[in-house]
Amino acid sequence: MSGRTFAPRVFSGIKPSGGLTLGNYLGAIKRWVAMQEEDYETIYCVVDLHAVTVWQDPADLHRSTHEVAAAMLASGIDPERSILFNQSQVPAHAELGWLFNCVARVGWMNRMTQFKEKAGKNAEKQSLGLYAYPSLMAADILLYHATHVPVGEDQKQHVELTRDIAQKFNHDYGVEFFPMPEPVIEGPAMRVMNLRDGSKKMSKSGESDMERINMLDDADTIAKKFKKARTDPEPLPSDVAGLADRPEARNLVEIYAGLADTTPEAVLAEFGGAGWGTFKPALAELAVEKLAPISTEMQRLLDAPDEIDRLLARGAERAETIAKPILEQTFDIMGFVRSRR
Ligand code: AQP
Repeated sequence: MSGRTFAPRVFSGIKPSGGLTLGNYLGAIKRWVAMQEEDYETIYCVVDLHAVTVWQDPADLHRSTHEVAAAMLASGIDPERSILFNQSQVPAHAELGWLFNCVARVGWMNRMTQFKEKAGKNAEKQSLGLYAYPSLMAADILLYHATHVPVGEDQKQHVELTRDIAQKFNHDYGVEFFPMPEPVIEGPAMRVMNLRDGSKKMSKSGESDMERINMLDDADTIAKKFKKARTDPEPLPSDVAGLADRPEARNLVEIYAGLADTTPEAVLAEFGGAGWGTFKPALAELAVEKLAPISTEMQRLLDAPDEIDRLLARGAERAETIAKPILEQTFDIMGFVRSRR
C-alpha cells in the first residue's frame, strides 16, 4: 500500500428508534457539535434504515426522525456548516450496503456483540436486517470516504468491522479506494449506563422509562429519575480508584463530568466524601441547566416539522453529491455495467 491520504471527514448517525437519551447526547451529539469547530468536514445522519431493523410503528418512526433531527439542531449542529440529512433520502446507502453484504463474512457478523445483546435468546426470530446492520453502517461511513467516526464505546466494534470491510474490498480488487476510518471515542461519558442497573447501557428502547434520562424530560422528571437512580450506601470516594466495583456510582460521576465538561477526578475533588443526598440534587440541577435550553428549542422545531423537512431535503441533496460518485466508482471497480449514466 502506498498510503493514499484522504481529507479529514467525519460521519456519524443516530437511529430514530425512540426518544433520545442522555447517552445519545453525551456519547454522540455533544461531541459532534464540537467537531464542527475542528478541521473536519462533518456529515451527520438520522439513520432511519437502521431503525427499521426492529419493528417501528410508522407514525413513531416519522416522529422520531423529526425528534432526532431537532435534537441535533437544538444542540448546535449547524446545517450550513455540517451536512445533516436522513439516510433513506440518499438511496446510495442501501446500494453500497448490499455490495458490502457481499464483502463481509458471516463469521464477522457472528462476532458482533450488539446483535447478540439485542437478539438475546431469540436470534432466529430477529430480522435479517438486524443481523446485517453493521455492513449497512460500514456503507454509511465509507460512502463518504469518512476518516473519523465519533461514537460511544458501544459502537466501537462496528467501526472496527467497517475497517475490515474496507480492507477486504481494497485487497480483493487491488485498489486503495476506501479509507480506514478511525473511531473517535474520547471523554468521560462514552458509555452512559442504565440508572437502574449499572451493568447495562442507557438505551432509548430500554424497558422502563426510569432507567434513562430523555432529552425531552422536564426538570421534575429529571430530578425524580436521578433521585431514584440505584446507588450503594457509601459516600462518594475522593479519587477515581474508589469507584472500582461501584458501577452505579461511577456512572453518575461520569455523567456529571460529561455534562460539566470536566473530568471524574475533578468531580470527586469537589464531591469526595459527600453523600447521595448532596450529589444527586447537584447532578439533577446540572442536567436541567444543560438540557432545558436544548429541549425548549427541540419543542419549537417539532412544532415546525416543515422546517425540519426542508433542512433534511437540502442536506440529502448535499450528501448525494458526495455519495453518488463514490458509489459509481465502487460499481466500476467491481465491474458492473452502468450504461444508464
Ligand atoms: N448509553 C450510551 N452511552 C454513550 N453513547 C451512547 N450512544 C447510544 N447510547 C449510548 C451513542 O449514540 C449514538 C447513536 O446511537 P444509536 O441511536 O444509533 O444506536 P444505539 O447505540 O443502539 O442507541 P440506543 O439508545 O441503545 O438505541 P436502541 O435502544 O434503539 O437500540 C452512537 O454513537 C452511540 O454510540
